[in-house]
Amino acid sequence: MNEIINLRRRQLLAGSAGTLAAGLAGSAVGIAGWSPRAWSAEPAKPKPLPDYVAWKDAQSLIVHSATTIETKRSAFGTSVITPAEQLFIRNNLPAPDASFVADRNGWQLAVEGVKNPRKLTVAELKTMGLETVAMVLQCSGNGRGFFPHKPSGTPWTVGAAGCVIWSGVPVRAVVEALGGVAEGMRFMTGTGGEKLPEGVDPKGLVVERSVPLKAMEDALLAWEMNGEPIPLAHGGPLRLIVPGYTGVNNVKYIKRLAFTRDETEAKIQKTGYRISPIGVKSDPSHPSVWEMNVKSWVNYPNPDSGPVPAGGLQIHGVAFGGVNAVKRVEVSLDGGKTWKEAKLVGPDLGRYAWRQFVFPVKLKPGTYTIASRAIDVEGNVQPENRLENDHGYINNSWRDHAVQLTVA
Ligand SMILES: Nc1nc2c(c(=O)[nH]1)N[C@H]1C(S)=C(S)[C@@H](COP(=O)(O)O)O[C@H]1N2
Ligand SMILES: [Mo]
Repeated sequence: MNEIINLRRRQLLAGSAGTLAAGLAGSAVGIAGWSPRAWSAEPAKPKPLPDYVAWKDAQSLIVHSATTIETKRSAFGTSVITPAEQLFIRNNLPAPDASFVADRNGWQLAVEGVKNPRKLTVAELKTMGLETVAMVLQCSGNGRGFFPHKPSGTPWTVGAAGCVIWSGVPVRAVVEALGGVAEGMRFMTGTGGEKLPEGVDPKGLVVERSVPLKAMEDALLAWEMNGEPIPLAHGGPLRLIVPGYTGVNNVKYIKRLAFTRDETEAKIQKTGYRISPIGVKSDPSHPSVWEMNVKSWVNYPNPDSGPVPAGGLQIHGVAFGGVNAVKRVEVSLDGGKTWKEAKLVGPDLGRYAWRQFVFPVKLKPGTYTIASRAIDVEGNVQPENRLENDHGYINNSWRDHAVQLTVA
């Protein structure tokens, strides 16, 4: 909520800063109705990083709360991979203590719903296979801050996302070694290792998520992130990685991987993370938030980059297809009236990674609404409008993510 209030204040400030800025404040696009000048006019009052992520780069982050920390739009560079120091954080429960990573190789995972269920240590998993995947990790609620009905939850704009490289053993290799999935199982269910307070129903708190069995094909049990042991804050010593699925399905500090006939009864699955109409409490009849959708946004210019002088400008941003590779990206300078193809640049790290795009322009003085629109290899086009839903999930509206630019 704080971020929304801040944005409002910025708009008010824009209004008092002069006629040009006042005009811009009036042409708000969702809550992204800032101009670069208005944004930087307000001195930041950043909350400090909580202790468990004190190693992160405070300059690159917006601390919403101790458990919700967002990457600034201005911090996403053009190097494809998001460094751990800049990667967002989302914890549904308080972050676990360092005892979790005191003996990384000794961490135990129970594997159930296979022919020969058993416990495996990380040391054992490390002998069973190795694969690496570059993947967009994105919170289901990324873009929630653009929903006008102000859903409860963190009002993320673009930064509850990053592109990260994970290494670990393919789930299918583990399953094969344990005799295959038991008959009749339709879901893969991961359980987070957080210690839960006593005396409360664990179902109400546990981070336990079920995904359709087919998701196991590309899933990993990962111990490494961007070339280092997974930081505790990001799920070390062991994390379930389900490429193409939203953040919540990527269970941190996983202690149990079960193949199950039905979805877990945990609240986070049963009523949480489902798409229900605005004003309607979600229940199991509403679709679960699983696969990500096609999406892109502009990272430069951005609210922090300040006024841009007339002349040449390299607009850049990121685009991804969710479960599909992204095929192309288009950019509009006039709020979506006309579109031109942008150029994909940098390495292609596979279907689950994002691509960087660049759109070189020469701009005359004036105001511009810069939007980007991604298209995946199956022809799915990033839509103009968000899918309205009560909790503000999976926002991929290009209009919401557009940026206003004043060229002086
Ligand atoms: N065990 C566990 N796994 C979890 C969570 C959690 O609270 N506990 N949060 C989920 C949510 S909602 C998101 S968006 C991602 C965030 O991953 P990150 O903190 O590494 O960025 O982790 C997911 N996995
Ligand atoms: Mo999330």
